[in-house]
Amino acid sequence: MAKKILKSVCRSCHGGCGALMHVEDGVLVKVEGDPNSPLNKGRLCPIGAVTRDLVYHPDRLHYPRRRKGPRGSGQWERISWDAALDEIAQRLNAIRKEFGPWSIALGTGTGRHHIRWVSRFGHAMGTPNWCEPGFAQCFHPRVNTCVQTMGDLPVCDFTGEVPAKVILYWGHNPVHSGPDGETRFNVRDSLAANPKIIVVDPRKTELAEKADLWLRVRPGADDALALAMLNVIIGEKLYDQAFVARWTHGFDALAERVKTMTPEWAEPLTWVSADLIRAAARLYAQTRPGILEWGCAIEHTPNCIQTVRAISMLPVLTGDIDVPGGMVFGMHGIGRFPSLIENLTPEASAKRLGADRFKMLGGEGAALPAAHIPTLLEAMRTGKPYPIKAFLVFGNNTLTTYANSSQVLESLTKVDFMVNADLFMTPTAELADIVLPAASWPELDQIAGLPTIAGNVVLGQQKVVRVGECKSDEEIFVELARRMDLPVGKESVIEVLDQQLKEGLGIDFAQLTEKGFVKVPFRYRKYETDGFKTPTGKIELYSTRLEAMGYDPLPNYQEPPESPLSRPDLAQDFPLVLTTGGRIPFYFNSEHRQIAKLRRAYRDPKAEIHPETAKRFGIGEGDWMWIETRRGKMKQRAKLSDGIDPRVVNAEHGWWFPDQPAPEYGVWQSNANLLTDNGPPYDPAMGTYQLRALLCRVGKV
Ligand SMILES: Nc1nc2c(c(=O)[nH]1)N[C@H]1C(S)=C(S)[C@@H](COP(=O)(O)OP(=O)(O)OC[C@H]3O[C@@H](n4cnc5c(=O)[nH]c(N)nc54)[C@H](O)[C@@H]3O)O[C@H]1N2
Ligand SMILES: Nc1nc2c(c(=O)[nH]1)N[C@H]1C(S)=C(S)[C@@H](COP(=O)(O)OP(=O)(O)OC[C@H]3O[C@@H](n4cnc5c(=O)[nH]c(N)nc54)[C@H](O)[C@@H]3O)O[C@H]1N2
Ligand code: SF4
Ligand SMILES: [Mo]
Repeated sequence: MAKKILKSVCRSCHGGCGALMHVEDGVLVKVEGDPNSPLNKGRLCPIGAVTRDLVYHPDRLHYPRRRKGPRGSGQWERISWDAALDEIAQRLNAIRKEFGPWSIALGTGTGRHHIRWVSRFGHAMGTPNWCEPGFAQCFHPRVNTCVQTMGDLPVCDFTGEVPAKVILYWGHNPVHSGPDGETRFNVRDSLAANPKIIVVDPRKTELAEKADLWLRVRPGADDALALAMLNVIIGEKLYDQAFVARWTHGFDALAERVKTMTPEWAEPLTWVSADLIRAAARLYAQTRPGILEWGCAIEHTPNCIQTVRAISMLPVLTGDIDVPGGMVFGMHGIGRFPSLIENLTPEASAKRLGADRFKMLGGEGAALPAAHIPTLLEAMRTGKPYPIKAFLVFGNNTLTTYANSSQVLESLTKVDFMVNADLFMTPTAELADIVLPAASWPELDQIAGLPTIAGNVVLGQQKVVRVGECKSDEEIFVELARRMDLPVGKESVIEVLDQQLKEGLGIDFAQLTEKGFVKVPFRYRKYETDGFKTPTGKIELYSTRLEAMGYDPLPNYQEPPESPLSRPDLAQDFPLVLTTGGRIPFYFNSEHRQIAKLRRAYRDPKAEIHPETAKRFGIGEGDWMWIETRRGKMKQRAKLSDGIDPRVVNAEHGWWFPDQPAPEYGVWQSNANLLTDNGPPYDPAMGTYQLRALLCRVGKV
C-alpha cells in the first residue's frame, strides 16, 4: 500500500491552518493539524476537521454539465470538459467581438485561493468587470484605507514574542471567524496572556462576557463611537505625543474635527453611555501595547470608509504601530501576483462599472480595482450604461451573499450566458447554462501567502488527491485562455506560482511544499528607516490622497440611511434595528450545510432577539420567527438573549438548504439577504451597501 503524509494548508476559511494530509493509494484517509505550523500548532476547527467529508461528499460535482430545458428548470446533462470549455470559449469570444470584452463579468467569493486569478483571467480577456461580494463590504475597505493613509495594512502581532496587553475587538468575533490569515487559534492563544479586553458589539458574545468593558453599540453607529473615543484620547492627551508629532500628518485638523464629538454627543447616537465611552478610550490608550481586532461589521454600512478611518486612528494615536505586541506591517514574502491588469486597454479600464464614482473600490484608491456590484447588477437588468451579456461565477453563491437577493435573481436571469464553477450545486448554479466541477482545497496547488499575519508565513497548498473530473479554478482559467487564444494568461499554474516564489523567497513551488511553510524574517519599526509609503511619508490623519480623490480627508459621522433616527416615519412600521451576520463556527458563509456532522451541530438558522421584545410579539425560544424589511421577509428560529438590546435583532446570513429540492433548495426561506439593501446611498468612496443597521419588524410564524 502506498502511504504518504503531505504538508498542506487548510483553506476552508480565511485562516490558513497548517495541515498534514495522510494519503493511502490515492485516497485522503486523514487530515490533521500540523503541529509545526505557527498558526494553529496542530489544531483544526470543526470545519477543518471534516475536510474528508467535504472532499468525498456524495453531492460533490464530479463532471461538467449543460442545462437542458429553460433556465432554472433543474434539468441537466453530463458533458465532457472538451465540450464545456470549447462552448464557453466560443461564446465568450463571440460576445467579446460583438459587444466588447467589458460585457463579460466575473464573480468570485471571499479570500479563496483563486480570488486574484479571477481578476487575472478577466484582465486577460480584456474586461475590468470582476467582482466579489466582500470587496466593498469586507476587509478591502480596511486594506485600501490603510494603504492610502499609512502605506500598508497593519495587523495584529500574533507570532511575535510580546503579547498584547489590551485587545480591542470591534465588530468582530474572531474566536469563530478570523479574516484573511488569522486563525481562530491565534486569537485564542492571545487571550492566554490575560490582556485587558474591550468589546464593541451589539450582542453579548463570549468575548463580551469575558471583557473588561463591553460597549453594546447601536448597529451602524460605530463611526460616532470611534470619533468620541478619539475626542477623549486627544482631549485628555492620552496619545503618544512623540510618535504623533514625528510620524503623523494632520493631527491639529483631526483634533479640530473631533472637538465637539464628545462622549455626551455620542451617547444618544450609539446607545452607549458617555461614561463607558470615556472608560474605554482611557483603558485602550493607557494600556500598551495594544491590538485592534476589527471585523466586517464596520464595513456593512454606507459610511464604511470613514468608520474604518476613525477606528484605524486609535492604534496610531497610541503609537502602537509596527511595535512588538502591537499592530505591525507584514514583510511581503512573495513576489507580485501577475494580475495582468496592464493588459486592459484605457478604453476597457474606463468602463469598469462604478469606478468613476467609487475610486477606493474601482479606481486609483484601490489596491486591486474591482467592479461595483449594484452597478453591475443594474447593467444586467437594464443594459445601461452598456449590456452585460455573460456572467462567469467561480465560487460564489450569489443568491445568498449579495444584498437584496430577489433583485439579484432578477438581474441574473437577464444575462444571456452564465457559467458557474463550484464544489456543489447551489441555487445560484441552477441558474447557469454550464456548471463546472471545481476542485476543493486538498485537490489543488497554490501558495497561501498571507501578508496579513504578522509572522508573514508563506505556506504551500498542494494537490494531494482529486475526485471525479474536478479541475481547479486556476486550471480552468489557463485552459480557457488557451482555447480562446488570448494574448496573455496562458502560462501553466505552476509557472505562475514558481515566478511569484522565486521573486520573493528564491525557491520554487516544489521546494515550498516540501518544507510546508517558510517564515519570513521579521523587522519591527520599519518606518524608522523607510518612512510610511504615503505622499507625506507619515501616517496621514488628514489624508491627502482621499482629498485628491474628492473625499473627506478627515473621518466623519453619517447616520445610517434606514435607522430610527434618520427615518422615524419608517420606524413606525419597522420598529426594530436589524443587523445580520454573526459568524457560526460550523459554517463558512453559505457553505457546509450539506456536511452531516456540521449540520448536526447546528441544524437551523437562528435570529437573536431580547426576551422582552420576543414576548411583545408572542415569540418563544426556538419558535420560527418572521423578520421583515421593506425589501422582503424570511424566517429564522428565535434565539432569546438578554444580552442583545431590546431594540435590535440579529439574523444569520448564508442560509439555504441543500437537503431541500432543487432548483431552489429553500433559498427563499431563511436568507438574510432578502432583507438587506443594495440601493443608494452608498459609501461615497467605496460604494458599500447596507448589510447591517436596517429597520425591520418581527412576528411568530
Ligand atoms: N466560521 C466562520 N468563519 C468565517 C466566516 C464564516 O462564515 N464562518 N466568514 C468569513 C468572512 S467572509 C468574514 S468577513 C469574517 C467575518 O468575521 P467577523 O468580522 O467576526 O464577522 P461577524 O461574526 O459577522 O460579525 C462580528 C460581530 O459584529 C457584531 N455586529 C453586528 N452588527 C454590528 C455593528 O453594527 N457594529 C458593531 N460594532 N458590531 C456589530 C456581531 O454581533 C458579531 O458578533 O469571518 C470569516 N470567517
Ligand atoms: N446579510 C449578509 N450578507 C453577507 C454577509 C453578512 O454578514 N450579512 N457577509 C458578506 C461578506 S463579509 C462576504 S465576504 C460575502 C461572502 O460571500 P462568498 O465568499 O461569495 O460566499 P458564498 O456565497 O458562500 O460562496 C462560496 C461558494 O464557493 C464555493 N467554493 C468553495 N471552494 C471553492 C473553490 O475552491 N472553487 C470554487 N469554484 N468554488 C468554491 C462554495 O461551495 C460556495 O458555493 O458575503 C457577504 N454577505
Ligand atoms: S480555522 Fe479555517 S483554516 Fe483553520 S482549520 Fe478551521 S477552516 Fe481550516
Ligand atoms: Mo467577508
